[in-house]
Formats: sequence, C-alpha cells, structure tokens
Amino acid sequence: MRGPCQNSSCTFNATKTCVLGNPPDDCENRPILDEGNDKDKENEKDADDGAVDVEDEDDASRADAVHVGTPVLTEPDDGLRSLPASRTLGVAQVNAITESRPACLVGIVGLAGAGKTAALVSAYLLLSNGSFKGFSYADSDTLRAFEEITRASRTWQKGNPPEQITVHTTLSNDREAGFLHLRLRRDEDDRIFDMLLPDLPGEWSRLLIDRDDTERFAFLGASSVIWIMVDGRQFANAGRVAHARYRAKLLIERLANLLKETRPHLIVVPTWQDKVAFPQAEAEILLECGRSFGFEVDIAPIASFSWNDDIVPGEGVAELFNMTLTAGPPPPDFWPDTDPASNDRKLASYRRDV
Ligand SMILES: Nc1nc2c(ncn2[C@@H]2O[C@H](COP(=O)(O)OP(=O)(O)OP(=O)(O)O)[C@@H](O)[C@H]2O)c(=O)[nH]1
Ligand SMILES: [Mg+2]
Repeated sequence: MRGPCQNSSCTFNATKTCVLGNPPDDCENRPILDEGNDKDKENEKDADDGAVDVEDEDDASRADAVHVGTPVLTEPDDGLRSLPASRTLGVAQVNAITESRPACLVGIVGLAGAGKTAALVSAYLLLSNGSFKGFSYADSDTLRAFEEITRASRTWQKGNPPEQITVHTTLSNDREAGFLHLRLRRDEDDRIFDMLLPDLPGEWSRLLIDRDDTERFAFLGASSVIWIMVDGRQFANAGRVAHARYRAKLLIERLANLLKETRPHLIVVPTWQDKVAFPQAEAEILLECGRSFGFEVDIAPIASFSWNDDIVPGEGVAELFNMTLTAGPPPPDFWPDTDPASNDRKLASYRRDV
C-alpha cells in the first residue's frame, strides 16, 4: 500500500489523479507504507531513547491516520454551519431582543418607491465608510441582509448612475415583517444603541391606505418611533402634490387608528432632497395632521443618494437616526425621589437630613 503523494506539484492527494499520468499504485512519488517496518523502527528508537517522546507519538498517530482514499480536508465543523443565517429577523426574534435588552424598534412605512430601502442602504454605506455623523458602527445581527440590499449600489459607475439603486422590496413571507439590526456607538458618550429597522414592501402601506389592511402592521404598537417616508419630489410638483399630500395624510390617520391609544413619535421623512427641497408649507400641513391625531411629530428631510454636486449623498440620514434615538419617551427615573408621607411605614418614611 502506498501513502500520500510527496510531489508538491501534483494534485493527486486532492483529486486522486496523478498529474504525471502515473498509475497511482505504481507511482514512485507515493512511498510504500510498511507498517511492520515502521513499528520496528519506532521500537528501536524507543529502546535507544529509553522513554517515549510524546511529540513523536503524536506524529506517528497522525501518520497512521492518513489512509489512501480519505479526504485531505476534513469536513467543516458542524458548529460553523449552525451560525445564524444573518438575514432579516422575524417578529419572534425581534421580541426576544427587545425583551432581553433595551432596543429602539422603528416602524418604517411609505408607498413603493418612497425611498425606505434607500435610507437604510445609505445609513449602512455611511457607517461602513466611517462617515456617519455622530455615530460609528458597533455590530449587526443582519449583515447579510444589509449586504443584499446594498449590493446594487456598489456596482454603478460615477457619472452613470442607474435609475434604481435599490431593488423593489419583496419578502419571502409576505405576512411577516423582516427586520434589520444595527448596533451604533454614539461618539459623544460612547453609548451603545441597538436599533431594529424593518424593510417592508410599499405594497403593505398601500393596502393600509386603500383597504385599511392593518394585520401585518401589528408590530407598530411596540415601536418607539415611526418613520413616514414620502417621495419629496412629488410634493414639489404642482401636478402631483395634491394626491401625494392626500395619501400621506390618510396614512397618518390609518396609523392613528391601528395604534389605538399608543402614540409613538412620528417622523415624516421626505426623500430626494438632492433633487428638490421639501416645501415648508407641505411640511406644516403634515406636522399639523400628525398633531391633530395626538402624535408628537417631526420632519427630517434626507437625500439617501445624490445626483447633485451641492448635496452630499446621505445628507440628513445621520440626523434622522439621531432624532430617532432621542425622540423616544424619556427613560423612567431609576429611583424617583418621593416625599415621605405620615402614613408610610416607619422604615420607608425614615430619611436622614444631610
Ligand atoms: N437620488 C436619490 N435617489 C433616491 C433617494 N431615495 C430613493 N432613491 C432612488 O429611488 C429608488 C427607489 O427607492 P427605494 O428605497 O427602493 O424605495 P422603497 O420605498 O424601498 O420601495 P419599495 O421597496 O418598492 O416599497 C432607489 O433605488 C433609488 O435609486 C434619494 O434620496 N435620492
Ligand atoms: Mg424597499
């Protein structure tokens, strides 16, 4: 029996085919294995040394382990294969995260083409470039999902931008939202923030507006902030503004109804600021509409990408994230200071004057 091939330029050990065309069983580059002789030699050596060298013993067992026909590389470790898929997270996983640590769950709604995915892609690209104002990237449980939605934006050439940088969002399970996870570190105080951001098809918002189809949006009740994404270009176009405004106001009304008593902070996010500034009068109308339904509401215009030399790509996106992280309700007092009452238990009402 012959052992593995000793010729470093031959691939026999991996392919079982000799590059020199030698019959494998007669090839001189494969030494004849003579187990009996090897053992005799080992015995002689042991006798000479007087003791068994542990390293030598290991080498011998490794040599014994090499058999003709066994794969050169071992199979990948099972543990590796069970790593999380790292695609978007489902509602159950999001619940598990929000129950185990403080996390900011954002609701993102808006019609198809409003720029929902583009805003997430823009944030991810800015973070990966280290140019996300005020924050740096700390971690993500959904890197593959980010890479997937970002892929198209990496391939276009300067001066020749494509019509669509991101692709229309579809979900493998059209009934359940898919969430992206980002952990950010705030520069000013090194504080860590976990954010959960859904990337949903615009079709869901259309069905909410047209048919009051609320079922898929149940998770919004647990969100601390909701972004209402609108295509800013439509609000600066005399022929389209009335329809765009009507749809945006109806979306706010539908949200108010589906959220019942809960009132997360609303942020109206006009996109395409590189093309045209969002008209102030339209901003006022949407802010007023939100307030009339009891929401606290802000406006954060963005340019996720930019075809305009005067506006940097991603303008306003970091501000939108910052506003989101500071917009939520203030954390409750850790240990509120209360006045002692006369009917309190003695120990509870005891307080030492300093
Ligand atoms: N220049 C520029 N292009 C933008 C901006 N926002 C979105 N776009 C472009 O508009 C296209 C559509 O935006 P998306 O983010 O995919 O739209 P969406 O809201 O996710 O749409 P659906 O997934 O279909 O619901 C993108 O591919 C970009 O090319 C922006 O602020 N500036
Ligand atoms: Mg999308």
